[in-house]
Parts: sequence; structure tokens; C-alpha cells
Amino acid sequence: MENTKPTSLEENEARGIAEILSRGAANPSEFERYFRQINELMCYYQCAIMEVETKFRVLEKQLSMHHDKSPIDSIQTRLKSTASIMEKVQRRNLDVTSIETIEKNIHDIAGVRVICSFIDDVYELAKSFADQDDITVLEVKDYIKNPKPNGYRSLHIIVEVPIFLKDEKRMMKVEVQMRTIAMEFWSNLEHKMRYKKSMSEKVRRETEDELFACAELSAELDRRMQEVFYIIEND
Ligand code: 0O2
Repeated sequence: MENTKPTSLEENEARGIAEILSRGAANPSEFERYFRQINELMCYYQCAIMEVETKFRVLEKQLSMHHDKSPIDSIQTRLKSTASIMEKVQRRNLDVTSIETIEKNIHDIAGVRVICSFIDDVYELAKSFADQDDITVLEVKDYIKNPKPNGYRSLHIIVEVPIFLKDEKRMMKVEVQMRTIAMEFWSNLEHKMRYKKSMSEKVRRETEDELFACAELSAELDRRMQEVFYIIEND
């Protein structure tokens, strides 16, 4: 393992991967091949993120020209860390040493989050995006129409998008999360609580109840703000 020299991966991530792979007793040359392949794969996912972000930027440009307002508040992108990809692959009892298995089974390595002011903007943009002829929709989870039991709301779309490399076209999976500013506000706070390890069970339960109540209030706010918007628009 000491002979293995990872190239662009973060040192501690590389060490984590090496540690996981070592359980499968891979030899140094296999490590090197693996690091090279996973770096390459991450680079392709980064390209797919750029493609999807550009598609939303183009839609934003066109729609803001016509409606005199931007339907998009912000776009966030993230590439899942290799350490958390490994962790997810292991959790599902899949083979961490197989790049093909990772690519086939982990759908949220590339993530694009589109945050809109209004719910109708979320659906309008989602439709325009999904209807593009180089986009293949693999899965839609509508947590706006069907919120999670904890109150989580967001529209998730897993798509395949082509990236054009020097000599090949490659289809890459991207998870697109679309939500309103209010949903994003809620989700960030809930995420913070989820990763807080020191909370007592009692406080956690109370906080979850409070967060659920906030999610309902926030959904009501989204509905009413949408109505106010239409009143202003049509007056
Ligand atoms: P992170 O750190 O944001 O990447 P899967 O991803 O398919 O294994 P699942 O639950 O079937 O798992 O997918 P789902 O429901 O589409 O959720 C995937 C992502 O949505 C999560 O990624 C979160 O980003 C977000 N999400 C889903 N449920 C919640 C929730 O209850 N609260 C918050 N704050 N976010 C949620 P990760 O990998 O869990 O996390």
C-alpha cells in the first residue's frame, strides 16, 4: 500500500479508499489502476454536472427574458466525495472494487440542486429540462406532492445526460434536486439536526416534531406566496 501514489484524490480520502480496498487484499498495482479509474470517473461526473447546470442556466436566461423575473434563485452543484461513495457502496453490500458496480448503482454521485422562489417554477423548469431530447429521465421522486414523513419536500429527478469526450460519447447519471427557497431553508436545518450526534433522544424527538410543524407552515407559506404572485402578475 505504501507504494501506491494516488494522483489527484485528497490524501485522507485516498487513504480511506485504500483501507477499504485492502480488506479485499488488492495488490499495489490494482490500487493504482483503481485510483486512476475512479479519478477518471469523477472527472466525467464533473463534466455531467457542468452539462446539467448549463441547461438550467440556459432555461433561466430564456425564461427571465420572457417573464421579467428569474425563475431560479440559485443553483448548487456537488460531487459526492469518494469516501462517501465507498461508504454507500459498502452499506448496500456491493463490491467497492468494481467501478462498473459503483456507476450502475450509485445515482447521486453528481448532484445539481436548483432552488426556485415559487413551486410553479420548480415544475415548469423540471418539465422543460426533462423534455430535452438528450435527457433521459430514469426516476422521479416527487416529495413536494408526497412529502417524506419528517416533512421533507423536494422534487428529485435522476437523469442520464451525454458528455462528449475526445473519442466517445458517455451517458452519465445526475441527481437533480429541485425545491423552493423555503424548502431549502427547512432542509438545511433538518440536515444539521440529522448529523448532530450529541443530542439526547428526548430533545431529538421534540426537535423532529417542531421541524415537522415548521415544514407544514413553510408549505403553507409557499402556497400563499404563489397566490400573491399571481395576483400581482394579473392585476
Ligand atoms: P447528501 O449529504 O445530501 O448527499 P439513495 O440516495 O437512493 O440511497 P434515497 O433516500 O432513496 O437514498 O434517496 P432520496 O430520497 O432521493 O434522497 C437522496 C437525497 O435527498 C439525500 O442525499 C439528501 O440530499 C436529500 N434528502 C432526502 N431525504 C431528506 C431528508 O429527510 N432531509 C434532508 N435534509 N435531505 C433529504 P443523502 O445522500 O442522504 O445526503
